[in-house]
Parts: sequence; C-alpha cells; structure tokens
Amino acid sequence: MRVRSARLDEVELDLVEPFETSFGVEKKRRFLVLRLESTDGLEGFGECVAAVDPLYSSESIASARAMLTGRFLPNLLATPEVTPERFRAAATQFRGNRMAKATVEAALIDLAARSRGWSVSRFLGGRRRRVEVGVSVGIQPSVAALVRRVGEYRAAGYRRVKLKVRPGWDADPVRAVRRAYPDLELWVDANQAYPPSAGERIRRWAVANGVAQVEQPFPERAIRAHALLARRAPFRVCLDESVVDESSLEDALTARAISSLNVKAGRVGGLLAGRALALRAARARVPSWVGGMLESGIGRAHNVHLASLTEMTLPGDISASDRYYLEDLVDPPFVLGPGSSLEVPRGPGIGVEVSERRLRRYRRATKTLRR
Ligand code: OSB
Ligand code: MG
Repeated sequence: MRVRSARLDEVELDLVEPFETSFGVEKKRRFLVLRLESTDGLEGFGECVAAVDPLYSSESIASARAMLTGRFLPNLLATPEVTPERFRAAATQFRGNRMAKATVEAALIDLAARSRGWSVSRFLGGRRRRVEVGVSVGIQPSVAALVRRVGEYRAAGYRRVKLKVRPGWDADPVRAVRRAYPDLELWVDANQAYPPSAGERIRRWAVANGVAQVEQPFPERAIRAHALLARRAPFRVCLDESVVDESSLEDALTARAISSLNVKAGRVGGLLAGRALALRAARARVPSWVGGMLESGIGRAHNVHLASLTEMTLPGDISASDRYYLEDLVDPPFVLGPGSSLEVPRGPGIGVEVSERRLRRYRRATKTLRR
C-alpha cells in the first residue's frame, strides 16, 4: 500500500448542548480530520482528538497540525510500502504527540482494512457485533437540570451514566441523581480536579451514593494518591489521563493504583497501542473500556470498532450521534439499540460513509499534501 495524498481539514461542529467539565465549557468542538488516499484509489479517515487548548493533555490542534503537516504526513508520503504497524514503529522516534500519531494510524487502519475488504473491527481482532455503551454527562447549570438530563438519557435507553464532577459539584449532584434513580449504574469522572488530600471526602460521597467507578480524581502524575484511594475503596478507581503508554500502565498496576482502564486511542498514540494496553490490563485482571473525546462519527466509528474487542469488558463512553451533534459527519448516524448498545458497522473500513458535503460545509481550513 502506498499513500498518494493526505488532506487535513480543520472542522467545527456545534454541540447539541454545552459540555462542561472541570477543565471548562465547550459549546462547539473544533478538530482535525485526516483523509488519506492510496495509489489504488482507496480512502481512509482518521479524526484527531486534540482540542484548541491543551487542557486535557499537552497536545492541541496547533501542535498536532504542526507535527502532522511538518513530519508525519511528509514521511508517510515518502514511504514506498506503508502499513499501520510500520507507521507506528517509525513514529516512535518522535516523543509524545500521541494524538497526532493516532490520527495517522487510524486513517491507515481504515485504508488497510478496506484494502482487504475487512471492517476495522475485524482488522483489530474484534468479535462483538454490538458494543455496550453509556453516556458521559457534563456539569449542568443546576442539580435539578442534571436530574432531568439524566432522566432523559435513561428514557433514551442508556443504562450507565458517568457524571462529570469537580470540587463544588460532587456530593450534592451525585446524591440527587442516586435518589432519583436508585438502580442506575453510576460512574463519576473528575479529570484530575482534586488534590490528593481530597481522597477521604471523595470516598465518603462515592460510597454513600453507590458510585461504581471514580475516574481520574487526582492529577495525572499522582499515582500514589490513586493507590491510596483504591486501597480503601469498594468502587473501581479508573485511570484516564495517567495512562499514556506501557510504562505508565505498569507503574499504576504495580502500585495498585488502577482498577479500571479508560482506553482512548488518541491519549495512548493509536488503536494498536490501546489494544495492547487493554490486553496487558486484562492479564492483571483490570477491566478496560473505550473512552470518548466527543468525537464526530469518524472518530466514534473507530471507537466502536475498538470496543468490539472482547478485552473491553465495561460499557464505553460512546454515545449515539444525537447526543453530540445535530448533524454528524457520517451516514448512517449511530443510534442507540437494545441493551444500551451500538451496532458495530459491518462494511469495509470504518463501515460508515463520510459526507464530503458536510465536511466541506463545516471545515474552516484545509491543506492537502501529495507525493
Ligand atoms: O475525560 O473522558 C473524559 C470528553 C472530552 C475530554 C475528556 C473526556 C470526555 C468525556 C466525553 O467524558 C465522553 C464522550 O465522548 O462521550
Ligand atoms: Mg476521563
């Protein structure tokens, strides 16, 4: 396989409602979309999850664009025989920049899968035809608004809800949701918002309200703080931002700081790295699940394929298209099915059609590189 051209679009989509986390509020999502075309006329898509500002991790759209157009894509176009695995190996000479690397690898996997007539799921070794999913609910203007919003998601069929929390938005909203929905599977995610000293308080409100999982309460490097919480907790302590590669996962396992792994291809440098981390976690009896970054249908399709691996044993943060955007970039849109699940597309590659018309309408900038 040889890549003939690479087009990088910067796209902006309006979210159906603002998404607030401990980092801040997002009303729109701006992201990069990569389209690769092979010399035999096939195409492959990858979505970059870096945001405008480096709030979730140190990467941003600007840094990802610079690495993509300055290094990864020129190198790719100069390579006579490319595979996702070879790209991954060649990219290791550059440190970090995992979201940028994951974008290229995702598009190459889409291409490689299509060239064999396989789905991305089959390429990755996935076995499931449907994947169980939940919904991540942002910080709301009031507790009443949160209870209402969770009720709507439940009515839509979501069985598992993850509430975004932060100091000042935790015990009260979590208690209100638990009272309103006694049998709901309830997770929380703090995106590193608490100091390690907050562990005992978190433990108390989480236990009192039957929270099954607490995600990334402490800063990325605070492995000991997560280990201390995990030692005293009846709930799972999930790591997201803390795990970016093999060694950070090994350190977390050794310290017993992790009882659930959020797998995001962007955070760990690609789908192949994400699969490897989930396999490693499974050997340590730590369950994995596929996280989300408010992706459009392109990135979400890759997430659904990744979630089809049997190692992903907990419901993913992969919701239906209408939970994120009025108009998605792909057809058909993702819709919630029986048992709080999404169907794994069966067609070649990502298995959904990218709308060039909508891509053109919502893009703010574009650049094409050719061999
Ligand atoms: O921490 O899981 C997170 C969105 C943006 C950045 C970080 C996170 C999230 C989510 C959204 O929780 C999950 C989704 O895409 O539905
Ligand atoms: Mg998270």
